[in-house]
Amino acid sequence: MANTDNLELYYRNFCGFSRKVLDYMEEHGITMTMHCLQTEEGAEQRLVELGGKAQVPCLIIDGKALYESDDIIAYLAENVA
Ligand SMILES: N[C@@H](CCC(=O)N[C@@H](CS)C(=O)NCC(=O)O)C(=O)O
Repeated sequence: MANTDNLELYYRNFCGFSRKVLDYMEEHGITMTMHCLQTEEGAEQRLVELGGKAQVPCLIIDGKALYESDDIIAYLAENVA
């Protein structure tokens, strides 16, 4: 398992696209810093500052935003587990 200290995931509850990424992480035992837009104050604004839009899921890799659940899962499969 690769180190995930450089990764953060922004997500929403009840979002099927977020769920897909969260399921992949659970299945592969991947953990990282998580930010829920509904429960964490300021998370949505930070996501917009980082990536330019409030769309979730969004994986932050070394401070850079990667949107699209399929692309996030492909990144995790290639680089983490
Ligand atoms: N194609 C995207 C769709 C993501 C998407 O539609 N997310 C919704 C929540 S389930 C969202 O963030 N909508 C608000 C927005 O786009 O600003 C993916 O697969 O990640």
